[in-house]
Amino acid sequence: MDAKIKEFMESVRMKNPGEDEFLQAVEEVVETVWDFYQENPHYKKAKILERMTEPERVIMFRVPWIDDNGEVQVNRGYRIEFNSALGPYKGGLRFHPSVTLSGLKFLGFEQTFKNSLTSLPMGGGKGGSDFNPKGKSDTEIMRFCQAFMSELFRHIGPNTDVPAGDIGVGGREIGYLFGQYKKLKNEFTGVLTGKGLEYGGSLIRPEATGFGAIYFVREMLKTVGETLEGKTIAVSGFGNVAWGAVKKAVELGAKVVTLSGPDGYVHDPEGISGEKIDYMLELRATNMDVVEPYVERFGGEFHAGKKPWEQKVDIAIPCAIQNELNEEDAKTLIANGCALIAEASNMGCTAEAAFLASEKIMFAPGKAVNAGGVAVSGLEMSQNSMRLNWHEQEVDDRLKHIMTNIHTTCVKFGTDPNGKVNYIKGANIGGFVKVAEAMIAQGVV
Ligand code: 2IT
Repeated sequence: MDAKIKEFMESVRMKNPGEDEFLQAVEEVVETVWDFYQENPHYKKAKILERMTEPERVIMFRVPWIDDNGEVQVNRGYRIEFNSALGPYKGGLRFHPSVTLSGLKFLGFEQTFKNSLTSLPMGGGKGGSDFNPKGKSDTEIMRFCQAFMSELFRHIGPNTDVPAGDIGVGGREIGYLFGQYKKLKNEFTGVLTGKGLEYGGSLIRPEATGFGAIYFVREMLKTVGETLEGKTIAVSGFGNVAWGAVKKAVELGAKVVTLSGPDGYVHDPEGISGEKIDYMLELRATNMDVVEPYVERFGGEFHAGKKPWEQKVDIAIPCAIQNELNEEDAKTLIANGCALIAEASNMGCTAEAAFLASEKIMFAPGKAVNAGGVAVSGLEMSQNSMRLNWHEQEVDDRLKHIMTNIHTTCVKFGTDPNGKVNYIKGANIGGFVKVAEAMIAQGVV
């Protein structure tokens, strides 16, 4: 690594001690934009990288609530308002026991570049709680969401900060959060996205992250004269992102053979299609966070405690959580003939796995691949502002267009002299430029 990059990273490390995930995300961006940064002295003069790596605001709060046994529970809530150069802070809320300040800072940082890539007017933010939805009753989920919003409401608003869902926060949670916001503010506004269709949600929002990921993979394959037809795909996760990705991949002629959860993974050599895809929603709704019941219902093999990357496939799409595919996994996939890894989860691959995959095969990072989710959130905001609802086709066409544009941006900024596209570099520089220019235009604020 260049000595100057090392020096810069050392200063970020000193300010954010022990925040490994945040430092991993920053290092990946800094390494890839560094040369471009040096070639444009006006960025350096405005200390753009120093400013971009510092969140505008970090909100941390206590979330006390009462469980079904009448016992008081205390969780921690967060909202990282990372960067508002392009628009209101925008990004999901994650409810998961692994949630920490470092994790949310990495996600908020990534979100800033991702949102910029969509070309919609959205800044970057992220939030959530260490609350574990596993095994909780519906009323416990509601009470927790109400307690969480009882503090968050004073920091957000349709022109300030617009949260959405992420891991552990789906349509049900967004409904409870929206209801509490409306009650406290006495305002019916587009303050959250991922809402139900009855009260301001957008068609295609639930499918958007997975659909967008597959549209992006389709563009990647086009560059080498390939299509999804007949390709075998390993997917991890079984939540909203995996569901959308499987649905669209199958529609475009691919065969998805794996799903996974914290308990292990399912290998279904027949392919996951039809009612098996609908069953993913049922599994999710149980709140038990397991995939083994799939095998009892539809057959296939269950591999306890393992990840799907040991299967022989053409394409791997991590759809669960950060750092879920490591260097060993990447080596195994590549040795088994896998030709493309696309992160549908945020930073789904470790830095080593991402580096190896982009050297040896085709690799694209989460901030490009999974941008379809937040893109349709942006379209939900537009519809709310206009007090109109677009038809399914209109939203889907816009999503396709946005994903194709993101791919074009990656090719523009990431094509190496040998003609190969470095999607990490392309996405980082492509996302960076717009944010940097907007920050410079707005002065030192
Ligand atoms: O990681 C993400 O882009 C999301 N969780 C979606 C964020 C949003 O505001 O729709």
